Formats: sequence, structure tokens, C-alpha cells
Amino acid sequence: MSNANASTKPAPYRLAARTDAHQATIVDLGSVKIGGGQPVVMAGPCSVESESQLLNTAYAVAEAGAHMLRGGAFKPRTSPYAFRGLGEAGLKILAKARAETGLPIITEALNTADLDLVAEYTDVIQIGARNMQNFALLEAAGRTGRPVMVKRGPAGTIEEWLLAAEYVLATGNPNVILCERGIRTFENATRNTLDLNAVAMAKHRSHLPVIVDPSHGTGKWYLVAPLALAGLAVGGDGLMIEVHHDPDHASSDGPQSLNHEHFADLMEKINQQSAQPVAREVGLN
Ligand SMILES: [Mn+2]
Repeated sequence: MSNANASTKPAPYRLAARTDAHQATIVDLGSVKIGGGQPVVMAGPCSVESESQLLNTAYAVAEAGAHMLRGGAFKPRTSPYAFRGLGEAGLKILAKARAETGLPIITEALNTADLDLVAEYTDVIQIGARNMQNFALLEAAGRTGRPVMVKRGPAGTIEEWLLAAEYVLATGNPNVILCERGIRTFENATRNTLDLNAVAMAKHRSHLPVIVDPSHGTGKWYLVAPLALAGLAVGGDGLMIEVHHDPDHASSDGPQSLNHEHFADLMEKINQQSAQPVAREVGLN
């Protein structure tokens, strides 16, 4: 990666920076290794709505070959009147789904007051895009000792995103994952603009694994599959995909959620693409 024109100025995110001595972090969850060379697919509904809803989708994504289960119990919503999650009841449902399917879980902690509770149940703590610069939350998440996934804020630069990861690393917690989920641009045909530059750049600048979220990145279910494949082709270590058994009636993010059948189709395409060495060679892993 060295180049005669490369700047020699040290990166401000000294722990997150890729160096000759620190080439790639693997976050090891036992059965799943994030950053280990095989794409890790985290799939599930935007929100945990009920036990039957979550278990239904958990079994479907496990059957299709997903590696982890996602689902929000504490939901940050643009409107205070929108569905804001089931809270601890939702965490209990996620834990039950993990016990039944064997899939490790990832769920968001919205604030420091909920952090210990979330850490008690989850395998990976998600810091949501709107909290990327909530530095108290980043540090507290780091101190739980659980792996932490830091989503890029919709208006966060790549450097600000890596510095957010640095806050977690600086607590002594090495298990940090980055997630690109789209940024706000002038374009309004899609919900956000999935920044694939940032995926390749984060892999270039940092040793941390990078997950790509084409669901929030596009906001349109029919754009999720092409952007998921593109995210892996540019070097992403995995994907976060929203899946719902009945997207038209989802409590949140239905328009960007795949149904079970479309998710199974996507998993087949991912497996075909990953089996082609050329596709992985363009990555920076
Ligand atoms: Mn969502």
C-alpha cells in the first residue's frame, strides 16, 4: 500500500490506522469471524415487533445461510410518534432466537443508560448512525468489553467515522467493526447515498472490518441486492440486510426490507460471487 506520493503524516486515529504491523482485525464471535476473509451476513428485521415475527424471520435467514441475526429493540426514530421498540422485552426475544437458531445477535444501544442491559443480551453492540459522535456512548460501549459496531453518521466524514471507532479502541476494547450505511447528499431518489468509496477507503486506511448496509444506504428493497454485491466487490467484510416476513406491514423500514424469498435469492448470489476469486481479488483484504 506504500507509494512515493503517500503522505507520511501519521493518522489522527492512531489505534484504528492500518499499519505494516496491524494489517487486519478479525472480530471472533466463536462460530462467526468478522474480517476473516469470508463475508459475514447479518440479517433480520429493522425492529423486533413480536416473538413470532422475530422467530419466523430468524429461522428464514438462518435457513438461507445468514451468519448473524439483527433486530432493533431500542429504535432511534426521526419522529417521536413512530414505533420506538420493545426495549428489554425485545432483547429477550432476540436471545430466544439466538438460542433456537444458533445465530449470534447484533442490536443497537441507544444511550448509556441502556448499555449494560443491551450488553447482557447481545453478542455485538451496534452504535447507530445518529450516535456516531456520541462520545460518552462510544466510550461506555467500549468499556462493556463486547464487540462494538460503529455505523457511519449520515453527515460524518471518513475521518470522523474512524475517530469515532478510535474512541472505542482507546478504552482498550480491540473488537471494533465499521459499518457504512449511506450518507446524505443532494440525491433524493434514494433514501441515502451508499458510499462505496468509503468502504474501499476505510479498508485502505484502517485494519478494522467494514460491514456494508445497503438497506439504509438505498432505502429501496429492489436496490439492496445489487448494492450488497457491490459492497462486497469493493472489499466489504460483510453485509447488514433488513429482512421482514411481510415488508408491507413492517413497523419500521418496510420499503427497504427484503422478504424471505428475496433474501434467499440474495444469499445465493453472494455465495456465487464469493466463490469467484476475481471478485475477492479486487478487495483490499
Ligand atoms: Mn432500519
